[in-house]
Amino acid sequence: SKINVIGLGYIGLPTALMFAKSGVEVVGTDLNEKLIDSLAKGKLTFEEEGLEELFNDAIEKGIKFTTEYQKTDTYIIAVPTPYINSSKKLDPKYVISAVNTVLDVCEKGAVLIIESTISPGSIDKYVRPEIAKRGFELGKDVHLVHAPERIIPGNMIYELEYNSRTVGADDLIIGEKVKEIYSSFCKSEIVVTDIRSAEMSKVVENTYRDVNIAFANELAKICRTDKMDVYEIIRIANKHPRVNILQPGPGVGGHCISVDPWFLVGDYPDLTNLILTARKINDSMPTHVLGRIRDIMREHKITDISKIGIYGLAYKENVDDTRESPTLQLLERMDEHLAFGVKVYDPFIKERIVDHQFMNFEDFLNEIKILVIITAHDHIKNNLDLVKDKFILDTKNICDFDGVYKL
Ligand code: SAJ
Repeated sequence: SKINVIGLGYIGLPTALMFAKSGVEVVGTDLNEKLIDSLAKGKLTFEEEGLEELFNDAIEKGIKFTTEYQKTDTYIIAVPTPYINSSKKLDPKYVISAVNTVLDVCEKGAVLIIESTISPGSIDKYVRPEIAKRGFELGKDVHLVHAPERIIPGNMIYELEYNSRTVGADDLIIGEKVKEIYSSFCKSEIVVTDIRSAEMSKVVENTYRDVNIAFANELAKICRTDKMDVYEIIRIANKHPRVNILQPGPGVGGHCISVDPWFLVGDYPDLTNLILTARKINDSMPTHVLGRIRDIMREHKITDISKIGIYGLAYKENVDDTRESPTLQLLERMDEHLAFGVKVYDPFIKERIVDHQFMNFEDFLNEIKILVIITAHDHIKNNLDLVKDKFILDTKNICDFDGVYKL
């Protein structure tokens, strides 16, 4: 039977391609006509290691792209789940509309697999009532599964194959069936559980990482006050067999780690002291970076803001995604930015999204005295000899020469 993957973004597209590559019949659906046009012409819309090759394999195996939902018995929904900035709650509108459109066309007894990350309890709160409203009986007319994605941008294709997966289902037999479907490309353990546990474990995973990074960031601040080397200290501590501290940085970006913990804080405000504090620590890092930039300006008597250059707009290394990026947060907090023009450059971002953004690395370097490294793209790691004449604030600990300022 054929799989219809709904939503061809960062998650849906590589997932659809993997199925196709493994010989499963797949149709990828997205309402964005431009995207479908581009894919049908063999053109990808984002960069990811190994994606191009996988794309070509999948096309060879006959994957189809369309704006139409297909009539079939298996759907994977990977539509965006934005969060509402003011309330920090999930906005389920795309999931709800995808489920409704699936119900319009699906075969009786179809399995609806939701891969989008949702706040725990969302299936009960938003999806089941929608299905009931339409007069469908769950477990008979249609089956619900939540199989949250877990792949990390930058290493998605590898992780699709080798990460363990979670399949949450109402009905164990359906869970086992979906496990079978994913095992056409997933070589790792696939855990079958109930839907609520699948929802919760996904959000817990990202929250764990956020808390761990917050710990590292707090250590960085402590170490700064007494000139201790936080990286050396974490390196040593991590030699302990039961310690595994992540790395401090300029802030936590991306659409997952900085968003998912809010679902827990929103639903359990009285029980989430640690989680909320971790969020606040990570959110404070762009301001900490700003303080470090001011330290350098003071020390070297630089007053011209336009001599500051920020390297990196993507939320992390070697990706072209700028959602919740630390640089964007930093610029927002720099009142001087707009008026005086802090320069910005990122080789992965080919459209102009902020003021004073450069498209050429050399032009950018020619304009600045202070280089603030926010994103550790391989590009900058490979070009460090070009920037040694600058005052460098290295927030990602990639420079090992003297005179570099750290977090
Ligand atoms: N970061 C640090 N220090 C670190 C690691 C990361 O400051 O030691 C920062 C990064 O620079 C970035 C942010 O955290 O700004 C998030 O990056 P990330 O690489 O930790 O994670 P994401 O957001 O790209 O992907 C995460 C992954 N979740 C976990 O590792 C638990 C991924 O597996 C999920 O699939 C993804 O969220 C998602 O979609 O939920």
